[in-house]
Amino acid sequence: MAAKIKKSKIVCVSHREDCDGISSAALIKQAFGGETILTDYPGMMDDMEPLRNDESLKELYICDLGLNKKNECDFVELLTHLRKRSVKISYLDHHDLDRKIINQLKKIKVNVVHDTNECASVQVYDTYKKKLDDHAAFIAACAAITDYMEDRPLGSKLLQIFDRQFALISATVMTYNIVGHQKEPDYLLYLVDELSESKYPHEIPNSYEFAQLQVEKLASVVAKVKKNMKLKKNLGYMEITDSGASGAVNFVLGLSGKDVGVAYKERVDYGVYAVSVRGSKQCKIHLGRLINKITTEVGGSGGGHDKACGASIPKNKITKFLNTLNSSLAK
Ligand SMILES: [Mn+2]
Repeated sequence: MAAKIKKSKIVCVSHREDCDGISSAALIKQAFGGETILTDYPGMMDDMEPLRNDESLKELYICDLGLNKKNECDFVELLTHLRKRSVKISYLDHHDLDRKIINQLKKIKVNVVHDTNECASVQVYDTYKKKLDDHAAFIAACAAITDYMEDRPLGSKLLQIFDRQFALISATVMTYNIVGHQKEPDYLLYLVDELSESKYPHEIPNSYEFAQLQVEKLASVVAKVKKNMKLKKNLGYMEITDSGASGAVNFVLGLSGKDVGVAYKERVDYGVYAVSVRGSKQCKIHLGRLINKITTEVGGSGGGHDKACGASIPKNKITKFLNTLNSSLAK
């Protein structure tokens, strides 16, 4: 008989693409230590799969990773498997999620912390604040800013502790460093470590210089969006080739004058388009739910918040996706 492996490993799986995901991972690391796995929506199930047979796994924290119709059942299945081995699991998130899935997770005794009204980091902070220092509140406030949730009850309270301008510039520099280092996973993990050790973004070497480069790139994106953006009746859209879709989508929304903006970029490794969608203040439709529905119809996946969401669409279905979205918005 094989010797029983001692369970001691603590793992946090978090979103790697923005400040909220990186900050959530940093707060979990400060509170509990352990390892960090950073991932994105298309990759999350693949990146979590190795945990299935990891007998040393003791505690698992999953942060800022929204589910969609395509992966929610697999997610519940994997967590059910881990719970059978008595792995302690907490899922902290704020993306729109089917009540049925929340109930299934609660039934298998996953600690679900889920509020669509506060960003993930603020919920992580609020849940584990006894184990966190004051600096953690600052990191959570920065995440609330970059997720457009600094006006929410808990988020605004945290932001009030700090000078607004100081928090804004820190959040922005952090975001540009995260967005600009998506192809350097080691740098992102380094960022998690530094933030978990209560460093400010300006204390991380070259962070401001790097942010300056990103700002210059974004200025050139504005020019390209003006030139190449296309319009349908209810939305503006553009294929992006040389920057991130999520960095360009706000310009597409703003410059199109429409209530919905779409930017998409090919992800060669998955044979899909990574799609970012944003809604204006005037947009009355919950885009995360609509995108979740439409993407399932075209064999993709997606979802998210009411005015900011994302999707993964098979390459040959992008035109159908745009047309369906456009006609759905007319209703
Ligand atoms: Mn978030």
